[in-house]
Amino acid sequence: ELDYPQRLNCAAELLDAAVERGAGERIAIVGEHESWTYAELQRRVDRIAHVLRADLGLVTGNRVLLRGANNPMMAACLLAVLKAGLIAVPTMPLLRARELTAIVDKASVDAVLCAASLRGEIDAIAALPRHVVTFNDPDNPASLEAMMARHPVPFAAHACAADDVCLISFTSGTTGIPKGTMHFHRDVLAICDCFPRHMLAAADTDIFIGTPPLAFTFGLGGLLLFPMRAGAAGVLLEKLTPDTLLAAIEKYRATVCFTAPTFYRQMAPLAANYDVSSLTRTVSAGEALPLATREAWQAATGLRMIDGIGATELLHIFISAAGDAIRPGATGKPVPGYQACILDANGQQVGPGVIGRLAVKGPTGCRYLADERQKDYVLDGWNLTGDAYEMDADGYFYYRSRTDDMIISAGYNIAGAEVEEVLLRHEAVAECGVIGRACEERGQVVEAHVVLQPGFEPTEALAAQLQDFVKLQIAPYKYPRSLRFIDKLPRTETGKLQRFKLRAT
Ligand code: 3SK
Repeated sequence: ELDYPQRLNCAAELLDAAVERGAGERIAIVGEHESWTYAELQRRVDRIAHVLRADLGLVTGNRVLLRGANNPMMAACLLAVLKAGLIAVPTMPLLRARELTAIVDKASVDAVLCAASLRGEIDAIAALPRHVVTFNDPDNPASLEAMMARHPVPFAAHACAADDVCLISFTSGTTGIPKGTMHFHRDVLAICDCFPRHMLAAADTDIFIGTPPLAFTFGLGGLLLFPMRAGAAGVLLEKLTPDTLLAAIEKYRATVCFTAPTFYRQMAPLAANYDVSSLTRTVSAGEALPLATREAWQAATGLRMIDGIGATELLHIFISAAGDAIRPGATGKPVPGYQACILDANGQQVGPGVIGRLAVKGPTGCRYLADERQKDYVLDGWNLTGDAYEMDADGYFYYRSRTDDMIISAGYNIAGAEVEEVLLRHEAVAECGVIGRACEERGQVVEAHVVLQPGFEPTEALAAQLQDFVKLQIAPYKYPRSLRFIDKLPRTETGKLQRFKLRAT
């Protein structure tokens, strides 16, 4: 049972409390060019908080858009916004002016803190917020760093209510229309006290590393909030590739890695070139984890992957399994603090072995910012994540597909993920995405979009070989009657496959 005081500032609980506990001289954040102890991070956060309140004149409840890659200053800005009792609106570094404009409007943004290298798209926003301040901008006399230098420490954390909104996180747009999700100060602490405590047994000796942007709650938790709650260190790196992540794991002796299945799949064949023996826990989320990827990673590193499903609406992971509780093929069981069940089309709970809509309840939950889709997401207190799942008699949850991606062909229900899983086992397949394509005769046909491994040619003979490969391993009615070769799968910045774009081809 999570029990937080009524007045609460999550940044103070994470940062000031760590310093008070004696972690001041421990490393909190490691960046490409600098590492900060908890005390150094606190001094920066406090100065930024003064800038926000005193120089920009922001008041409680104002919204601050944050734009930057994963680096220590981006982390300090985020924490400062929370500590000052303002609302953080983190945004993905690759967003363009058009998408940023929509976020500025929707979230009624009052100020922008932006990495100097990413300023261009901000300047192209039609109606710019009152204040735009750049950071990582050493030669600019008007930069955040210059303003910070004029302020003292400390800054007294704003005493917020535990259920004051502190974060508006935008969904990544797998369906094309991002939604703003609002989270309270207590939600931020709740995610720190659920997944990392129960699944990772995070300790102050841990060094967290990974790829997800801080603007994606998977990365915000995994690379900043979870390490801080444990008094551990988070490594924040920009523009990672499978090789550079492996090299960074070796360099920083990272113990916990957070990334998406595609990255693990790409890292597996390269892992032998690096010393990754420091790793003890590897977390996969953001997309369903194919069994073939789990096996390849385990064969390459000896590590059993901690799979998890999370949602921006629920802030972080709510179903997972670690250690001996891992059951390959299953995502896991509800993380302690959460409950989950499967609902049928009428909203009734169904028992083991029946595929239905995943419903979740816990200390965090969906609160859309002015969006009528709220009523579709929350039903009788249950959050409907949009995933089709099945539960077994032991209470393990198995991913089947996104609810709107279930393919219905000639009366059969076919989960695209199962077909993808089989295709990924073929040596020629690097990546694939399976969708339903409308068809007069069958309603829908299974259509696979395949990215080939280097050295394979996209021929009709190979397409037929892949189709036969699927037919031999799962019920033949599931094989992809249509198979297209493509160079690259359309993905969001968080690595999620955009099936709507495949359907539109
Ligand atoms: O979108 C997800 O899958 C996710 C996973 C982990 C944590 C947070 C999120 C949003």
